[in-house]
Amino acid sequence: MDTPLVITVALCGAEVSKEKNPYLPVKVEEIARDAIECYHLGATVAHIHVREEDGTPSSKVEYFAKVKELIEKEVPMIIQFTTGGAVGMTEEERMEPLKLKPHMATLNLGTMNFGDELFINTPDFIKRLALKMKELEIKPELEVYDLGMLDMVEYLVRNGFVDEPVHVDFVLGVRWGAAATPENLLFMINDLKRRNIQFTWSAAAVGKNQLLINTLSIILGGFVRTGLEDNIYYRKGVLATNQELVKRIVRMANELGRPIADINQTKKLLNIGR
Ligand code: KMH
Ligand code: ZN
Repeated sequence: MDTPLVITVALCGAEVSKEKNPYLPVKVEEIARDAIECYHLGATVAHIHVREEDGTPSSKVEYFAKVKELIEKEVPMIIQFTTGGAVGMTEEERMEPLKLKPHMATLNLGTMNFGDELFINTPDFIKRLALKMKELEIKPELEVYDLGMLDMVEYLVRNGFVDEPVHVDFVLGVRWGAAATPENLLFMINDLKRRNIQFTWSAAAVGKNQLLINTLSIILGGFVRTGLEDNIYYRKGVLATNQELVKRIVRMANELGRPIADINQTKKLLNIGR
């Protein structure tokens, strides 16, 4: 409980739309503005997807570059780009943003049914992404959605594709992935410990159990990912903003006696050297 709490804000993702939540940032200026405001509220990591003007998911490197530039002009936040993108994007499109050398990028550890769609992450592509990140000194965040992906964490570690301590994000509650339950989160944490893997972890939950899993992560000494990418409601029937979701995590951490990580602590905890 003494470890400072790193808060990641997943600002917009690829699946949620402004029709569902008008507070969703989709233009590059809106995404950067939310990130900057969330930084001032206590979030030190920005998980970034970008959208076209009409709100559809995009892989345009110039949009990623613009968001990065706008954020970095104002605050020293950790920039974490998605390589998950949106279902249906090609591998090349998904690798594009790595060119910009963000501090971090996501590495999704397996193929799965993602709601009614197929989210494809072949072992070959996972390894290619990992090696590219290594070459560019980008810290990967290993996204684990289900149990078999824990085997992939171990495989990547033991075969030198990623360096320990790795940072793992347990993404629970995707439809047809592991459900967002305390039991599943505890199992995953303990499984990596049993394998003697050196790791830090955060957890995200898609849908209504976001707050439950976020709170549990605060209590268990992990880090938190919140934001509209994962959940658009503050409570049943009440739409959220990214700012409100971050504010609530900070308030909860204060109540529970967990300090919030500043940017220097975040870099140290996640082993980010630049
Ligand atoms: N949009 C999802 C299919 C990531 O950012 O790396 C994948 C995703 C994960 O959002
Ligand atoms: Zn994402």
